[in-house]
Amino acid sequence: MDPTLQLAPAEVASRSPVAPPFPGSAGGRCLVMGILNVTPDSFSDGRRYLALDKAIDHGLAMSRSGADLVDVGGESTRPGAIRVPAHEELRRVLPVVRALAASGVEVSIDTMRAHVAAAAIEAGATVVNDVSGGLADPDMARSVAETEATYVAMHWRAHSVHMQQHTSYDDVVEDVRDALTRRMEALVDSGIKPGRLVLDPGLGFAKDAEHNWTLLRGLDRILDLGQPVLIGASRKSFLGRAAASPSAALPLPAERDHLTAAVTAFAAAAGIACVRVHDVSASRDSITVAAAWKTPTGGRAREE
Ligand code: PMM
Repeated sequence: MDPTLQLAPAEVASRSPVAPPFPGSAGGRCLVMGILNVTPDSFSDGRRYLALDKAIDHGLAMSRSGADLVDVGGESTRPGAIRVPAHEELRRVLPVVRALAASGVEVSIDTMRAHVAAAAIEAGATVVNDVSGGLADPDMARSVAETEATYVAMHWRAHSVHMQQHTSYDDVVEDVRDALTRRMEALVDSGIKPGRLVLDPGLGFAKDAEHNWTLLRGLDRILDLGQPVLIGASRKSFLGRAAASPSAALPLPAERDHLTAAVTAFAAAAGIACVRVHDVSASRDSITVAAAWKTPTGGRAREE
């Protein structure tokens, strides 16, 4: 690990190691979750952070750039991805979670497996980000409920290898809202406290580009459920498709950060609690602009 990237004690002290970073822990500001995929096959950053020192350095760098938490994942969920064995997922994520948490970074674990979540919590993670919303592993909800961790439940229909065969909706906003309502009830029945539950409409998961835009237009219906809402639009291909001219190739994932930042600004203004992004500083700036826009004095203008 590059020692210059370690967080200074004052930075560590300003973070709460006990209270999970949802909801309302940033004074109502939309939180930024930095993405750290320790995988060989994620669509945007696959292979980049497979080496332990590179992964830790990147997590610390995102924290310095303003990430409120860093989401560590060891299994790609891009469309078509094949599942990795649990022991390999654990091998990838645990040392990274342990090192980042020990450095004072708030860590979220991106997993569908209850025992990976439990091991990551043991290693210092305070948030479990489960793209299956508890559907992939029947032990997940009870296991998380036994801890103090916050739980992010995403709308999900099937594992990545065949999720794009499940993209039929009557009304995507109402269907996702109903499915999240049912998940919320089941998760609370399993012991997850409503104050620790975050919902996510699951952009790109069993959804095509038009579904994603419709869900973004309908975010207020998801927010109506009364839980904090997280969205993960970062670098996804529907953003590239919106920006590309019909004759041009799609911008590469790493060229979609400006597009992502625009989504963050609208999402923050709409009242979203957290965005999951690759480029942390651009989204922090977008959130600042959204907050200033909504403040009668233009935010900091009062002090100038
Ligand atoms: N998207 C990906 C992975 N994890 N978690 C949540 N809660 N929401 C998402 O939209 C989401 C996620 C896939 O993107 P990646 O390959 O860039 O990690």
